[in-house]
Amino acid sequence: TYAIIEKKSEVTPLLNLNSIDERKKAAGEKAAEFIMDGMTIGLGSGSTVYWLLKKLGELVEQGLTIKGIPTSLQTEDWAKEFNIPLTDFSQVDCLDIAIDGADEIDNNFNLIKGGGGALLREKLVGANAKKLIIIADESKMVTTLGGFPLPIEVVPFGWEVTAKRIALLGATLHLRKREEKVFVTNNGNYILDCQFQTIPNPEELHNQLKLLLGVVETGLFIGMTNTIIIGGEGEVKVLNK
Ligand code: ABF
Repeated sequence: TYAIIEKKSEVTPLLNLNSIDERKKAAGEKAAEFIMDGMTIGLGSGSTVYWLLKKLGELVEQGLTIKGIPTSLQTEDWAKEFNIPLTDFSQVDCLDIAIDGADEIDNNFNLIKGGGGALLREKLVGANAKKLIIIADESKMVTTLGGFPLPIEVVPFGWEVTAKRIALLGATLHLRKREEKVFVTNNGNYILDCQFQTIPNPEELHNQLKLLLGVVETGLFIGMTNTIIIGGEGEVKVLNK
């Protein structure tokens, strides 16, 4: 369950959003309503964001003028497929809005992100936007973070000793691999997936982790968003903190 906060929250009844994908699509398309002509946009990563990008491509074809900074090579590919003009931080120092997915969302709108391995660019883009909107299907909402293993981006050199330092904070963890090969992020780093079971104080854990030598960034996004769009059963909810 999650708190539907304030009068500004909006509920749009929709027909049978039965599948997870339909709920992701509904949330992604709803987010496109926040995009205005002339905006610079942080383009998140993941399968929910895919539906936002597809919708934005349609709006660009109808004349919407926007420029986006992608948070992953996958998002960059999708944006090119949908003819969404791209830019970068040499041209833009503060984005009007960033829209991204999440792996877990708690009652305080704190997030676990990074399941797709893009957390560092996602956090840089989210932190350099006037507003970050999170889009997700209802299954991402939790009371307390931690059920999803926390992704942590680490430098490859000495990752084994960095892992030991993280384990001392109470995690069981493993080096992320894909098809038997070590997963390397778009930034040339590794990801450790760290199971803390429950994270009752995500800000404190994030700060402890960031002090560890070898840790580049964590998938804990603390206080970065005030607006979450949730595709639920039969409706899309815009939740404001
Ligand atoms: C991305 O969105 C990642 O941070 C996160 O892992 C992912 C959520 O995946 P999906 O939208 O495919 O459920 O931003």
